[in-house]
Amino acid sequence: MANRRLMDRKESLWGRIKRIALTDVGALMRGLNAEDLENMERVLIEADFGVANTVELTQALEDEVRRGKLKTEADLRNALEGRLAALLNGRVDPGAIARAEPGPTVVLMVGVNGTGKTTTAAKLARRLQREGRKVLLAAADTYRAGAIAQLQIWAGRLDIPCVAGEPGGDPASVVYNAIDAAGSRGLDTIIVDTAGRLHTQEGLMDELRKVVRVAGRRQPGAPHETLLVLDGTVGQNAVQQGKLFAQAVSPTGIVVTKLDGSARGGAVAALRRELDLPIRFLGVGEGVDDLEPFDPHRFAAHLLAEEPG
Ligand SMILES: Nc1nc2c(ncn2[C@@H]2O[C@H](COP(=O)(O)OP(=O)(O)O)[C@@H](O)[C@H]2O)c(=O)[nH]1
Ligand SMILES: [Mg+2]
Repeated sequence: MANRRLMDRKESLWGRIKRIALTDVGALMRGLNAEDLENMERVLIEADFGVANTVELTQALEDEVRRGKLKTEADLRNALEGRLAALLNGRVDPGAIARAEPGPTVVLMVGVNGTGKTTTAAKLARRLQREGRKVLLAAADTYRAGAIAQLQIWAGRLDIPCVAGEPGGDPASVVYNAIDAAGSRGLDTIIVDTAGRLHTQEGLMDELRKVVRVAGRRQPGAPHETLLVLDGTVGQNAVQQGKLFAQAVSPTGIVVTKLDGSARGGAVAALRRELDLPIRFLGVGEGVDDLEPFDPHRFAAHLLAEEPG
């Protein structure tokens, strides 16, 4: 099961907190001292939680210890898990992709090269196909010929139609054509793969803005979802990337990829907080079924499990 591979690592986060921050068995009885707190902060920062989450979590725990609410390690672990789940919660149903009436629904995938956009587009296509939707893939990463071919190969494997333009062509016109094609073929959901690199960053953002504009003119409300795909292994860089895209295209949620091999799943919490967008899916492998709707409680429990992986 993909689940088991999530957050595969040598030592669990909770293991590290215990080993580094709770060395003294009396720590919880006497209250956490400055050194305990500093150590806990260090573990959380190293796990990519980000400064704001780290400070908030450790201060809240310190406060509860001081007021005598947390007396055992299990109390502390449960308190941390509850607070983590609360801050990961996105107030939407992560797995429920919008549905336009009348269709087609347009789902735009955006993000930097190599984060997993194309793979995630294929995984999502498969998932929506299983939900009974009639899916069309659109290869709007026209920057590299290889990118078009990569999506076409996935489309072939999944037996899903794919609209592509010419390498170097206008991605907005690919989207326009895909909306027409969906109409004439009776397909209800279009998943649009886009470029993650152009000659300049501003060039890329302008191109994406144009895709959004053209899609919205051809189909009211489109794109109905814009999913920001971010690599969960690059820590604070993912936050910086996410902010750039969020300024240009108003994402409706985040997909965090590559969490199968990472020892540092705290990035998910940093992204949730610093981009103020719901986490929608996690990528947990390279296979087409390695996509999970995000469950904040399960993820928090997993992050703080006694045993790794
Ligand atoms: N381990 C792992 N690899 C992934 C995941 N998602 C994508 N990849 C791999 O990351 C690489 C880049 O993916 P790709 O979809 O081409 O990224 P794009 O440039 O954003 O379109 C490929 O080798 C993918 O197989 C994931 O969730 N876990
Ligand atoms: Mg790609």
